[in-house]
Amino acid sequence: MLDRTPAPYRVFTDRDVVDHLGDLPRIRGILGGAKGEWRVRDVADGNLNAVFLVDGPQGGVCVKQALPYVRVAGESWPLDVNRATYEAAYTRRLAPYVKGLAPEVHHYDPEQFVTVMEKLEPHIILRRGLIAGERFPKAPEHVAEYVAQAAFHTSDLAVPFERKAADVALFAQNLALQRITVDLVFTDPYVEVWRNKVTAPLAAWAAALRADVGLKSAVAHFRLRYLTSAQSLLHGDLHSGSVMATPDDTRVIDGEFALVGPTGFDVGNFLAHYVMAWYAKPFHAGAHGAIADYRDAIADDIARFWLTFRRRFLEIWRDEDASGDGLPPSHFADPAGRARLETFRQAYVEAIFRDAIGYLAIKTIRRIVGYAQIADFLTIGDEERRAEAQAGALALARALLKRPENFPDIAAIVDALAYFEGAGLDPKRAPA
Ligand code: SR1
Ligand code: MG
Repeated sequence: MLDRTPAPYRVFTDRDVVDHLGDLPRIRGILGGAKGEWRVRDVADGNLNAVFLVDGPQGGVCVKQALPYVRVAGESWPLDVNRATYEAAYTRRLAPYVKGLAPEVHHYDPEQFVTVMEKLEPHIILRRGLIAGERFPKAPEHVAEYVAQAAFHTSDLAVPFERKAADVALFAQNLALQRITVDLVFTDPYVEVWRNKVTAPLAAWAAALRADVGLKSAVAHFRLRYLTSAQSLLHGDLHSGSVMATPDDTRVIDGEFALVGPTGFDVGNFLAHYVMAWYAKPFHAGAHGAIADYRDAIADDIARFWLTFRRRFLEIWRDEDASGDGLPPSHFADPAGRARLETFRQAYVEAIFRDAIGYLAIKTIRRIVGYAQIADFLTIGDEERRAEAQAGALALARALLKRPENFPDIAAIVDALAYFEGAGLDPKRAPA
């Protein structure tokens, strides 16, 4: 890990972007024309990085540079630029398995921590589309396919332990971003710390979370699993802002939080952001009668994402070379062994679901009482109304952590959405 910014690095201006691309023959070919004809737009949207779209007479590219600080906080919050190197390594590692589900990377510069990639058009950030009430019917299946492929092919089911160990060793060094996750996701929401952003109407909920030993014990279990379970290579930040979509096409972006961890972490994170979209929807400006249909569609997305992940993960495991060191095929070659292997598969995927439920809850809580809040809720201008929407999501999250046995399958989670809606601002009176 780098603890300082290396010497040749500079934060790019528009001019630097053009000069950098001008030195890359492949990119000159994509953009066409002369440098003077290239138009640069700063489109940074996420919390951490600079992002530019560059258009030339023939085509466009997207340029992402890791800034030496948290973009939304400024220079007072320094952040290791080497995260871009881990993102590049993550993208390369998964490329054979997720073709068409991630943008094509044209070039990575390890001195400027700059990635030049396919400009996705007319894709938009999935979160923005959900807020706008647009439909992306294929996104759940596409992201499920992406996660299933990554979860199988980087696990001990598929690869020799030496290959897995190489991934563990590499991505274990992605320390700066794992520190962000440990602090912002697993720790801050349960203590009083300057980074938390708790609105006044939600103060009682935040205090209740801090005081709930049972809930914090469940969080500790999942925090420890995040730190110790080296199950498969994770995206590490798979929320609706890390997906760009059209109604037909879906791409997963932004793998800078990559690490080898529990598969359910990515699964639960993606589910959490659909769940929060469901709770936020009626409070969005312009919400009208069709809102119930739209929410039903989101509920359907939640179910289809999990069920597709489950089906595809099992299919891939049955169909592809499962000769990793985790389950030697020679031990399961006879009829009894084959039957037992299928039992084992079902248990493995069920364990991913149990993890996903916990991470769904933890990711929900961090987006509501922690630092990095999400536009789904922030676009609800009135704090009282926003808190009403958030309280439903918090009540569900609390139940998922404290009564996981009440949620045996994804249908139980979908059913529970409406049950916890209207939980209200007093956590003591909210359904448990
Ligand atoms: C300092 S803000 C960090 C958050 O932004 C990213 O999107 C991740 O969710 C991270 O937790
Ligand atoms: Mg991101």
